Amino acid sequence: MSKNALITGITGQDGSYLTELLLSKGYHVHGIVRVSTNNRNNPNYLLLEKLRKRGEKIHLHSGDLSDSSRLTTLISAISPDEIYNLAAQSNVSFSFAEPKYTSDINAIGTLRILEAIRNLKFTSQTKLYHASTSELFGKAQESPQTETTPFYPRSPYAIAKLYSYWTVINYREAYDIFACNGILFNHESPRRGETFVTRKVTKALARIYFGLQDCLYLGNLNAKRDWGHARDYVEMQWLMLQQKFPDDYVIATGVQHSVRSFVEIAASELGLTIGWHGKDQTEVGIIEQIDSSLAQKCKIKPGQTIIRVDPQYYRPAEVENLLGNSQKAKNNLGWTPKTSFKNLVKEMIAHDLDQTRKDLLCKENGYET
Ligand code: NAP
Ligand code: G4F
Repeated sequence: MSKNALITGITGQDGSYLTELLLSKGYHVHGIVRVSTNNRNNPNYLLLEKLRKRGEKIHLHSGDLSDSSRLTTLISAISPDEIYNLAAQSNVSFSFAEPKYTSDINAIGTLRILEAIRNLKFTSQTKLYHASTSELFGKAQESPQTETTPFYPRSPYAIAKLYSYWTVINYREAYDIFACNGILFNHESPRRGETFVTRKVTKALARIYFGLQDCLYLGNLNAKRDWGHARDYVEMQWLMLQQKFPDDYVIATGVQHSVRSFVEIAASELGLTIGWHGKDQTEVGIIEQIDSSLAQKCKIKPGQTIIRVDPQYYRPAEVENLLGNSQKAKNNLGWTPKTSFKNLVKEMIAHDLDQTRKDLLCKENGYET
């Protein structure tokens, strides 16, 4: 018989990849969708709808992580074998502006799900995966970070996620629920939200390439992250729930790049070489060279300043340096990331170039995009 999975956050980056993975494994995939969100503009939602219309076993339900009774009703009706709690206010920067809302969703939201499992007496039938984060390490106390590295959260987002991390462990120990934390380092893809730095960069570079904008404004160019591909990381989310015992795992590539280096590598995919001048808020990225064979339709001119720093993107407390060691996942789950950093950037640039080209074509022909 097919297994039932319930995904919160199904309309997000990870939700869409996880849905595809679970469908390929024969699951019935149930997802919670917020009615307050305008999903008509969300490509991940449109992808789910396309799969559903094609006859795939996707079932979408309205709901919100702030609503305990709706969550309990849904979990009771679906009786899921596995719940993947991916829903969150996932933007670290935004969490400084909205700390209370972020805590309600990212901390108490997880508690609401665990309480529903407990109150429905589903403790031995429903497994829970929780989307924890490398942001727990924050001002990292050692490098690389592992499952035993002390936590030092640096934002309302991370503090709320730390509450969830311990609640998952507490409910596992107190009520014997099969509940796991995936401590995931940054993972990206063409489906990444446009406010996160990688997607912001690939989208803007594609627009600059076609002459739709002149310059991209960024915050801290020195921040370093361990960036992997979301498609690889959702595989591990599923694997964690197929083990004999629940546990918590760091998931990372073990390779680190700065924001500045991400920009350089993304630009090189477009045949552009960037030179950096100035420091901190006055730093700029200027086009030094254009590879003529790669840049036939390029509207950029040598000497053009395409990157500037805008302090509005600085954070009140920054996480400067994250690098993970996922040896435990390698040993216990047999998991290793498949996509290299270079191929991740390549895929994102190719997608955003293609998207921008289509948008331009529609504009030229007078269609709305
Ligand atoms: P994402 O693209 O921002 O997706 C977040 C999802 O949560 C969306 O489907 C969103 O729905 C939903 N959501 C937000 N508030 C909600 C609410 N109040 N009730 C119900 N649903 C709500 O995030 P992601 O990159 O896929 O990440 C998935 C999870 O992993 C998140 O919990 C994130 O914090 C965590 N994480 C991500 C990374 C990463 O690098 N991507 C690393 C570590 C941990 P709408 O479409 O309606 O907005
Ligand atoms: O892409 P980011 O916004 O991701 P951040 O803050 O690392 O959070 C993401 O990864 C976490 C896992 O570690 C998840 F838990 C979380 O949900 C989210 O998916 O920023 C990355 C770095 C930061 O240091 C930021 O200060 O890039 C720096 N940055 C520099 N300029 C910028 C910008 N970030 C954004 N969003 N926009 C900029 O213009």
